[in-house]
Amino acid sequence: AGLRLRVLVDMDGVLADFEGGFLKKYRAKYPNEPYISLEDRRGFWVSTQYGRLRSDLSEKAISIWESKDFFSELEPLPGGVEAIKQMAEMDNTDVFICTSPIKHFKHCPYEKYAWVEKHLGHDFLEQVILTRDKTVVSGDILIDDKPDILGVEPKPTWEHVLFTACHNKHLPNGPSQRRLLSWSDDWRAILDSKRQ
Ligand code: DGP
Repeated sequence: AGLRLRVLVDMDGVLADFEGGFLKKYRAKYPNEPYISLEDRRGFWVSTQYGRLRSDLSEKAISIWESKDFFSELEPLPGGVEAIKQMAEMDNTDVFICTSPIKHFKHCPYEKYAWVEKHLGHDFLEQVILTRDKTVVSGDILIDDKPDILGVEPKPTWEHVLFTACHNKHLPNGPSQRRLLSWSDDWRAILDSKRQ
């Protein structure tokens, strides 16, 4: 066990407003198509819920986040940039951004780095981990809005703290799963609870 605390922070839905950015661009591109308000979002996969609304809307949704400038233009979620900067300044604390790029790789990986440089600064690029499997990344805490984080490692080293988002806020709290309700919530207490 290391003496330092290692915190992994997800990007979309935790630092960057994927859901808000998606809805804004979807409505601009498809003004005459039905949409799902953030209040009505259920389930992590946006395209799945749009496909249930009408089968052709799944690919229309996908076209939004596969477009150039989608990821780089996402707005920061309230308090996230400030929180992660403060976290990185804390003693005995290592912070990494752990994010899964979409498989349409033309724009997304580049734009994720561009977003981090723009909002957190060039030096923070050292802290970026792009992976489709977060279970093989070791850490003490993973702050992520996806309810189920699975991969090849059955026993990841981190505790998953569920970050509340429009799509997961109605889920019952599992007895084991802790939540961070927003960046106004007490993230320092969660970190302190993992220190030895
Ligand atoms: P992460 O938040 O790191 O687990 O990354 C998940 C990515 O997938 C994030 O960019 C959001 C995106 N995403 C959301 N809904 C869908 C979907 O329905 N299909 C795909 N391919 N990606 C989605």
